[in-house]
Amino acid sequence: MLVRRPNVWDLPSNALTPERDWVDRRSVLRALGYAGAGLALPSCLPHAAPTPAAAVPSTFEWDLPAATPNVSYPLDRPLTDELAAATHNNFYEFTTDKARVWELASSLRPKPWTIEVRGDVEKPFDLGLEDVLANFQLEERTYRFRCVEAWSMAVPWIGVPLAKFVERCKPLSKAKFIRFVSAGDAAMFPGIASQPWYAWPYYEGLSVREATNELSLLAVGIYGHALPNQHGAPIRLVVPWKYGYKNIKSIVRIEFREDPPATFWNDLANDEYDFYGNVRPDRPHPRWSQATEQKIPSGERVPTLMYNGYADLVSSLYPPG
Ligand SMILES: Nc1nc2c(c(=O)[nH]1)N[C@H]1C(S)=C(S)[C@@H](COP(=O)(O)O)O[C@H]1N2
Ligand SMILES: [Mo]
Repeated sequence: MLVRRPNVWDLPSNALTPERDWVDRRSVLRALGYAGAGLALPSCLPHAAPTPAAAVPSTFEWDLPAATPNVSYPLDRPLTDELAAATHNNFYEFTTDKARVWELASSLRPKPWTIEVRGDVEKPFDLGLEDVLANFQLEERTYRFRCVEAWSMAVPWIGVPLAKFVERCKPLSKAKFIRFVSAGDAAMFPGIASQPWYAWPYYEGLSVREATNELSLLAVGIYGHALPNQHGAPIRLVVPWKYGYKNIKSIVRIEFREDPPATFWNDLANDEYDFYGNVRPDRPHPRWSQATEQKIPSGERVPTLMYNGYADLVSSLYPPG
């Protein structure tokens, strides 16, 4: 079957910048006859405030063993309010509407969960999430988080250092890159069937040197408990010096390889989202500046830091300049 792949300019407005999203929302409202819209939004519109009491469930599919607090990565800003982080998400397998991911995400079933380890390793294997929880010491780490769309948060993750996980995979010396793949079960993700123009399942990649950097984390929790579905339950990548799109959610496959893997956003817009996705305030996105970012939920605009403030730990991975 021939699936039509859109040009970038066909992508839904919320795939673009928050500014662009705002403009489009106003034109939608105008088209609906709400002149001067933006002041009083009728409650039936999609961007009306949700009632997010259920956004952070009080029970989770997975109980996490105790995590060791790792205080090596202090924040320069307060943590984002948990409810704010849980109701502003990018997870296109549900919807491109960041404010609605949390309510649609109840169809994700994160238990049981199996991860396939494949490719250039001594011996390919599968492991269940329970194996991850039983075999690795969890750490709690607070990190800044910067989306390519120029919004940011500061979040306490719980997870396994990816370097420890990679070591357990016993990669062959020729393995220089890792490909990560998200779950792609249409029954769990309504956005897969409703947006067939995307190349599901979501896929991402890192070099092995990046994956074994001390910052790289396979997160299984956030704010002291297991990941709620909208944050990528039950296991997702966290690479805080890179833009959000590198932080792939709901991972089912980890594949070691010699060559850089293709990545979801790079395949969609090669000139807008590169393989590395490093946070660089000096390198504007073709359609907007990356020099500043807006904190969620206040909207306060602050300067963006080189490598999102982690230059000391990661700049040696890249050529100078
Ligand atoms: N599978 C999958 N992973 C994904 C995405 C996605 O759409 N699908 N969006 C990415 C983007 S663009 C961002 S900004 C972060 C958002 O993570 P959060 O919702 O937990 O804050 O998830 C990333 N991981
Ligand atoms: Mo993002």
